[in-house]
Amino acid sequence: MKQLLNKKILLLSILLLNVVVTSAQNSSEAKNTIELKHGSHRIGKRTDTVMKKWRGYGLGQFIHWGLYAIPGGEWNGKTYNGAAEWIRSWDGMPKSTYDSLIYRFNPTQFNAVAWAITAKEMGARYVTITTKHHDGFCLWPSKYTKYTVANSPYKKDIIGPLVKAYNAEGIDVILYFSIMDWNNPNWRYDIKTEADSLAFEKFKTFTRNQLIELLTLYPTAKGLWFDGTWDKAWVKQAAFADELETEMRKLRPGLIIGSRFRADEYGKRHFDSNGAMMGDYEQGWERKIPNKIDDVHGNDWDCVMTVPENQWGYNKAWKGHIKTVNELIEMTAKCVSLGGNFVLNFGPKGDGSIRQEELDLAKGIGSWMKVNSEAIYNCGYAGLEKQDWGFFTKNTKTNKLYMLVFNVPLSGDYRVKLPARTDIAKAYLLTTSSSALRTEEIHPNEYFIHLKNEPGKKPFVIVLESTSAAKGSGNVYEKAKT
Ligand code: FHN
Repeated sequence: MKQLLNKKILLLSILLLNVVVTSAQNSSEAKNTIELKHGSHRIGKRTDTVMKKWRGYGLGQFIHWGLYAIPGGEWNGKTYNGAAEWIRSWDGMPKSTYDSLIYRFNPTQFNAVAWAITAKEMGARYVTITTKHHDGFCLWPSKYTKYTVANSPYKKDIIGPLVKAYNAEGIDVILYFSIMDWNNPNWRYDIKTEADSLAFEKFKTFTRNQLIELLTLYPTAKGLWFDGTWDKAWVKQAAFADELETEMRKLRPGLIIGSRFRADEYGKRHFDSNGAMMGDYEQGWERKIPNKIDDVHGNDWDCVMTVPENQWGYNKAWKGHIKTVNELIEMTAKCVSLGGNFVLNFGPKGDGSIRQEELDLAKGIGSWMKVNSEAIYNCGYAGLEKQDWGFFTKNTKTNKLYMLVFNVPLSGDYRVKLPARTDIAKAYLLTTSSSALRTEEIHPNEYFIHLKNEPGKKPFVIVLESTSAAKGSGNVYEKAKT
């Protein structure tokens, strides 16, 4: 009896100790998590159809177009060394001179349909268009400012015809919008005085009005791509921005908004103070691409890329390293292999035409996409280790695996490591599906695919169809016990 009682006491103390330890752990976890009113509103990826479609785009186009395209990085015979769309911030060009470029905006060569066809031929599935860049000039006739196309010699809306033309080509449109607005007298970099505060309140109303206006005028737009949100004044507007985001989402259910729009109440941008991403996809991959899947923390993301080093708007000089067709295809493949989209920037000229170099790139990428887009569209991370020859992608619907080859092995032997209990059922070139490539098992689940004499002038795709295997084929020697 006494023994039984002792046992019971022991059990009870163990239980009690457990409770104490667990609650201590919980409270230490709780310490790491801050109560946030304006942090992330969702954990994990969106699962609705609009976002699923976005995830499957693979390749997109970015358009930077505005008044800055007129000087094209040069003023009075002098060259501005920064990005052409930032020329207004340069001492070499008076601000008032820049602002009066509105009276020279008359793009006689602008043809929305031609732009959309170029994008379509490149293989883009979505386009992000600057409705208003940092200079504040609006490519749509906004009723909230005079600084719009309506008051330029051109007079007409640019955004409407673009949305229509791209949609007609089956390309979804995302509207780029800069919160920072150098033209608006109420915009502030920071709020330091009562007067700043009053002015910025007006600016917030103006911003809200413009955004609601855009969503109302262009209802087929799938999302908003925010920029110019890093200034202190905006970072302090957690509650306002959160409310505005809710209002916009209510107005357009399914609307896609990236991680650049708002900060939490502690001023944290992109990721809130608890490390959760704010918005539907990570917008931090500008002119850089993640190297491994861990870098994207399980989030949706897209990478926006310039052709020269850092030029978004039209720059006459077009100097430095200019990315080639193969380089851009490789970037597309890398992004898709890590579950992201790749968005290539175009900076049309002041007259509305697209420069020949960009047309050539679009054509080159397009001719590759025509043959190989099966390995890009609706594809994502394959869950496999990266190999030296290039990138794996996997079609999220058919489960087919693709090897996008950029580095041809001199041996002609392409190493492939599949997950445990997976066999290769069939391997073939995407272009010649009827003739199977010879495969050889070199270790359990590790193969060589033999493909000799591949000239390697253009990236190409090998398709892998796999099956689950109950056990290894047994045709390799046992490993040495070391
Ligand atoms: O300052 C802009 C820049 O001009 C360009 O629009 C890029 C595009 O991602 N965004 C800003 C810099 O992050």
